[in-house]
Amino acid sequence: MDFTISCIVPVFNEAKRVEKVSTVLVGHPLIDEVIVINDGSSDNSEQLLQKIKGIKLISYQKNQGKTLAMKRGFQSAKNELIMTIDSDLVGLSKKAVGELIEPVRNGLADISISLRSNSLLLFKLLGLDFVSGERVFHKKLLGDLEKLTSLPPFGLESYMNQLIVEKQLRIRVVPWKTVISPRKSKKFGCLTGLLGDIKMVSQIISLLKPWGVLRQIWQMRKLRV
Ligand SMILES: Nc1nc2c(ncn2[C@@H]2O[C@H](COP(=O)(O)OP(=O)(O)OP(=O)(O)O)[C@@H](O)[C@H]2O)c(=O)[nH]1
Ligand SMILES: [Mg+2]
Repeated sequence: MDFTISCIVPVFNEAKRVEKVSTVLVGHPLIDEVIVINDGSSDNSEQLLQKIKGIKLISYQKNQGKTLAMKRGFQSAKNELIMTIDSDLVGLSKKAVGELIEPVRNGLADISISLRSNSLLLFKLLGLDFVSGERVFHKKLLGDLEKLTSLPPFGLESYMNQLIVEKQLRIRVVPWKTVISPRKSKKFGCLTGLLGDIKMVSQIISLLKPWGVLRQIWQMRKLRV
């Protein structure tokens, strides 16, 4: 394979979805390794993952948060090209994975970012989901991985965005017509889901500040190719 890519998949209580997502990734002709980080899930994600052949499974007993889990994945990735894929996607196909890889593979863009079919209407109108977890990029974008340690658990994407803007990288937004990411309320129930969303949004705002969010979206839109 002359184009080798490491795929990193964060997992926290995704027993209902993680098997299908992992199966699509394992054996994909453009993916060299699939690193799954199960982060202290309290459902049976771990048992399911242990049965999937071909993944590199990293398991934590205690939850560390998405950013630290991803940092561990980046550290163990053997390739310079990285793909990150959320483990809760529904409708992911080998074709959709290929569509995300293609713009970086053929040199059209420096980073590709998915736009899921159930993204917020606002994101669809803007033509960018700036916090989407599905991305393809070069590991060098992240620089010193130790800097990730101080980020909030859901701050990784916003931090990466800051680096993308700083380096003026070319972004390709890949609309995924058949792939959705179930809302937290659907996954974990209304109250837990709502609290999860509030936590996630407040972490992003604490990192960027409200004006910073708007500025980041605006700056990223201009980098689209
Ligand atoms: N390793 C690890 N993965 C996590 C953690 N929290 C969430 N994830 C995973 O990260 C991915 C994204 O998390 P979600 O909670 O779905 O957040 P999101 O997709 O950005 O937001 P919505 O789907 O819009 O609610 C999913 O695959 C989760 O299983 C965590 O603490 N550790
Ligand atoms: Mg999700």
